[in-house]
Amino acid sequence: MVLKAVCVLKGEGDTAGTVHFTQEGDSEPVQITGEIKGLAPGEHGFHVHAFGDNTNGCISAGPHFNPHSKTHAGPKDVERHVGDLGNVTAGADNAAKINITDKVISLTGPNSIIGRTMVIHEGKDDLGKGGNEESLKTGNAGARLACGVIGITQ
Ligand SMILES: [Cu+2]
Ligand SMILES: [Zn+2]
Repeated sequence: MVLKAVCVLKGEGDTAGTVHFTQEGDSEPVQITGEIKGLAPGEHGFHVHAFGDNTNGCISAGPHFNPHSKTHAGPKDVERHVGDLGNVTAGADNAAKINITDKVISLTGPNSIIGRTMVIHEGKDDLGKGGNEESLKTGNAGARLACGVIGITQ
C-alpha cells in the first residue's frame, strides 16, 4: 500500500512552501519532493522536529525527531537523528526545489514522521561536523524560518 503525506510550511516572514512524502510500503524509502520559496540563496537546514505543535510558532516543534537517542548528523550518516534530512539549496530565484530519497524516516512504525513538524532553517546545517557541542544537537542551522505539521493525505 502506498503511503502519502504532505506538509505546508509557513512562518512569520516570506518563507513558505509545500513538501510531499511518498512511501511505496512499510520498509521502503520515502521520496520527498516539493518547493520552498522566500529563501536566501544557498544551503538551509531541513529537519523533522519532534512535535506537531505550532502553538508558539516553529519553536513549539521542539528538538529534532530523535526516537533512538542518537547525536545530530547528516542524512547519509549511520548515527543520526531520524529527523536529519540535511540541507536544501535555494538558487538565485530564492527557491529551493526538493527531491530527496531517505531510508530512515517513515510514514509508519516507530520512525513515523506523521503528526510531527518539518522545519526549514535560516542557516546551513553543518551535519554534526562543526566541532562544537551545538553541532551535535542542531547542526548550528540557526533560526526557524518556516514550519508545518506533516499530515496524511490521499
Ligand atoms: Cu531543524
Ligand atoms: Zn538532528
